[in-house]
Amino acid sequence: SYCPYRAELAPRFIGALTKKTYAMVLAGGRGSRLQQMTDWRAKPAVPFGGKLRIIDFPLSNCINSGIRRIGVATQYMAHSLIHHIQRGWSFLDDQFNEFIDVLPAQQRVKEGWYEGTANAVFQNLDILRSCAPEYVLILCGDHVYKMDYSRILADHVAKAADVTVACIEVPRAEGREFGIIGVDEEGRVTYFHEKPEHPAAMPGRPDSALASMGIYVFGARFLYEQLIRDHDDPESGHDFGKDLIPYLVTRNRVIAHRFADSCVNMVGDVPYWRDVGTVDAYWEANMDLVQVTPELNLYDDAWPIWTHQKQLPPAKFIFNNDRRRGHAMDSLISSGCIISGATIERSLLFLKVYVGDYSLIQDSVILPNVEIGRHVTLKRVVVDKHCKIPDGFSAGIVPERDKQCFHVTERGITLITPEMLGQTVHRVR
Ligand code: ADQ
Ligand code: ADP
Repeated sequence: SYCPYRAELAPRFIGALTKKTYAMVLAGGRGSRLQQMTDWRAKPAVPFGGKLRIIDFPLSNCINSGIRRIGVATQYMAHSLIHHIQRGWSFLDDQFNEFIDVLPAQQRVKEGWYEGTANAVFQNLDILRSCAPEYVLILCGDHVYKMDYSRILADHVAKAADVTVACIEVPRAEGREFGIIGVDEEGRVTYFHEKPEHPAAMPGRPDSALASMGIYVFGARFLYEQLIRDHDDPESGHDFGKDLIPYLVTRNRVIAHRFADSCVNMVGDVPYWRDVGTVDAYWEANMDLVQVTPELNLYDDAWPIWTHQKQLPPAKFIFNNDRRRGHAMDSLISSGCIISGATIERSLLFLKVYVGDYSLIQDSVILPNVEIGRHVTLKRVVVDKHCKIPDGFSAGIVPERDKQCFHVTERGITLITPEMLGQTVHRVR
């Protein structure tokens, strides 16, 4: 049947849809599997890809999709996230009704902290209402992916859904980390099991499960009704994945939207989406970027990832006193870095990293503002911001020794933070 909102039929209507949408980015979670990397910052504020932070992906997706009214619900360790958004994302112009609002838990409705993801939206109902959107897009601030949200909105309208849930095929063995859904031929969700012990397989695909990406589209009025109902339900934990979506699946029209239909970054026929939730996954996703053809394309002018960036001089490579070359191969070296007489191989250096003479860095991810001394060897490490690595230090060579001071992952990646080196970044007391 004819539907004016279908993308291929009438793209100009899509623009009308995104204009009527408010995106609420949930960015309050800790992400504790990232270990000490989230001791001082929320997971969405974790630096990624040399110059970015994870939250830049959903925010850029919004801007690139034409959604320019955005709220970011923050709570846990929000300072660096707020700092980043204020400095990097203030280019939207309120005069044109475009903005990014940071929405910290602030006891607006005489409640405490955001208790669950649905409660985080509930506590901002008055702000949402004042913006009078027709659709609300709920997003996670935690994932690395490129998605055209206008497609899921068009799908939501075309299929007359009450709620639309974005979903992706995942290995069944990993299914217990997600909301797992079943769908009928029409794409209607028949069940939603949040983090099930034994995830069900997809029909005809015994090794795969269909996972929710934690991305939901609601008609605004329907969302408000449901949030109030959920808030009044003493049995509910006020979480989208645990409570609200499973409740709606049995009573309303919940439709699944395949991520492959709106993904902007396909790898062959697999859509790119990463929950860089563990140190291993974080290391791997960053290391992918140093490949000749990375799975995640950050060079795509048609779908840029915006961020806040300090003005810094270009990366510099210098000889040391005995004419030993500072050089890097198969690596990304960000602005403000100085590599003096050191060798960098298959590594990603974020902004303002200094590497001293005779040092060797291989297969490593070095976050911003790190000073690495002379005669240092680092292999398969992640070094957090502000570390000062002393002369002669080595890590990633003898895991048993690293384990005494640092966090060593299952895959043998060593995470090093200032505290682990006995250094204080900013004294709390
Ligand atoms: P999880 O990611 O495990 O599963 P959750 O920890 O609730 O769910 O985090 C979802 C998002 O909300 C994250 O971006 C997080 O930062 C944020 N968040 C968490 N608690 C918050 C709070 N109290 N206030 C504000 N923001 C908060 C969810 C779904 C699954 C789905 C996966 C996909 O529940 O069904 O499969 O996402 O990764
Ligand atoms: P930035 O310092 O660029 O805002 P970070 O993500 O590195 O971003 O840090 C998050 C916040 O935590 C900042 O306020 C920073 O000053 C603080 N911080 C970071 N590491 C430590 C630490 N080891 N001890 C105390 N405060 C820290």
